[in-house]
Amino acid sequence: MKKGFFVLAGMALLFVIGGAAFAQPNTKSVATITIDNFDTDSAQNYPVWVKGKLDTLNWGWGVNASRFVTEGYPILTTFEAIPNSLRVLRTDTENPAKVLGVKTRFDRKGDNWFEIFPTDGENNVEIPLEGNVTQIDFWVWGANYLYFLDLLVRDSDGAIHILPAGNLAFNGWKNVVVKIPGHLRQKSRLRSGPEKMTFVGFRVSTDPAEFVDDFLIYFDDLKYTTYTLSNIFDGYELKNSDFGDDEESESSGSNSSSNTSSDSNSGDNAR
Ligand SMILES: [Ca+2]
Repeated sequence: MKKGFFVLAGMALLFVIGGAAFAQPNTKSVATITIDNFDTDSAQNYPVWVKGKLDTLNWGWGVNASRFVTEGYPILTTFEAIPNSLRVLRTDTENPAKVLGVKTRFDRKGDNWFEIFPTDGENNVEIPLEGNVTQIDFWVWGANYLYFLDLLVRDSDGAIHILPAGNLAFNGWKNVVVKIPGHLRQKSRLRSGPEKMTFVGFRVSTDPAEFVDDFLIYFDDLKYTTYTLSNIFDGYELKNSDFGDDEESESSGSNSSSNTSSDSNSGDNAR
């Protein structure tokens, strides 16, 4: 009770002396966060929150393709290059500017596809996206083939969503913006569920009539725009507070793949 009183008193004081500060939209700040600029292989140092603590995530990129891919393909590597529009914005003077490139070749026309995804060398890495994400954007280099590009994301309920990012029937670099649909759940209702939406990868599929003998694609500057950055810093650590009931929470956590954990959660809420 005493604590509550001091909080209220403190807030009242803030209203009195800090009226001007409250006029700023500090609860809904917009941030643009880089996922990967491909300049430093497997050294993104991407910030992630693990159990309330700030950590960093690093990954490489992998590619796999549908069954009629020509032997020896797809090939994935990075090249020194940069879209012209990004050149003037670049501040890194130590590392050369690089882009991610993939070359594919298929033995026959048809429903061919390939996927490009973050990986730790053995397993796929899904990149957690903080806050309420409104869009993902990136630069893509088109070879003027009628191929279709999709983004793969996983919502906080664990379902994969395929977000169309247009076709690749253009020449050279293009900035592509993919809006995140409002119905896509980005915060789990279950404490045991995944906490955030994650970026899973890119998928490219060929038009059945398009040539498949020699295809190139490049990517650069993959990033996202998000609201309520305050979610990241403001009180996040309280979600994993130790209330002295650790044993119980551990046992419910181990059942996260089944629905029984939701029962224990509703029990918590009813208390
Ligand atoms: Ca780059």
